[in-house]
Amino acid sequence: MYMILGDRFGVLHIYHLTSGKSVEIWKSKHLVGAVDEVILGDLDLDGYEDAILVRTTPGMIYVWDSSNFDLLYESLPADYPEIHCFTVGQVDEDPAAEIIVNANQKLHYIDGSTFNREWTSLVDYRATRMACGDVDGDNINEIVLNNGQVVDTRNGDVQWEEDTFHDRIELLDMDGDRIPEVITEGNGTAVKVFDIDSGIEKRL
Ligand SMILES: [Ca+2]
Ligand SMILES: [Ca+2]
Ligand SMILES: [Ca+2]
Ligand SMILES: [Ca+2]
Repeated sequence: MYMILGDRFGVLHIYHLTSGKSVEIWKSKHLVGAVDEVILGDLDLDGYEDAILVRTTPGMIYVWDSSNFDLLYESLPADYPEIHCFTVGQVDEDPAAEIIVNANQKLHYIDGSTFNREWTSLVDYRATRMACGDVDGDNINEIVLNNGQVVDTRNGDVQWEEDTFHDRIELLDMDGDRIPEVITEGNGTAVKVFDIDSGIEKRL
């Protein structure tokens, strides 16, 4: 088992955990700012979450290939001055997933193969967590923001708006209809499940 840790001094560490001990197998260069969030993502859509994505406090994004630790992408300091949250998802029909960034109240798509910025929203959104998936079953992915908005990836339209979701959100098919539900929970709050395709909160 491996563990990835980002520290407040701006270094990412990867440890190999075996019975009773951990060995550091890799550490990054010094990044700009403290590490805010580390996620794994499947940018090349081969079924493996083999990209390591990091965002830091002053709004930098870094991407490494987890097989050889090559740095695939590093944003420029002025690109995303204040990042609220980020995730990985397919927003179009090309062969790579995108990095979806909520920064400076906008949504941005960065292509996961070329790392070019492909789109920036006109309207404002602000969330602290988000997830991407086809939550209404129309074969087009939505972005689910924990502020309660469900956004069409193709045009940024808000398709659905709940008061608010809790802090953490996950997409998972709970009822077996192959369409993921939005599962949300926060510290000290009960888990809620929303079925977006039928527009209701599911009672557990
Ligand atoms: Ca992959
Ligand atoms: Ca894509
Ligand atoms: Ca959809
Ligand atoms: Ca379902």
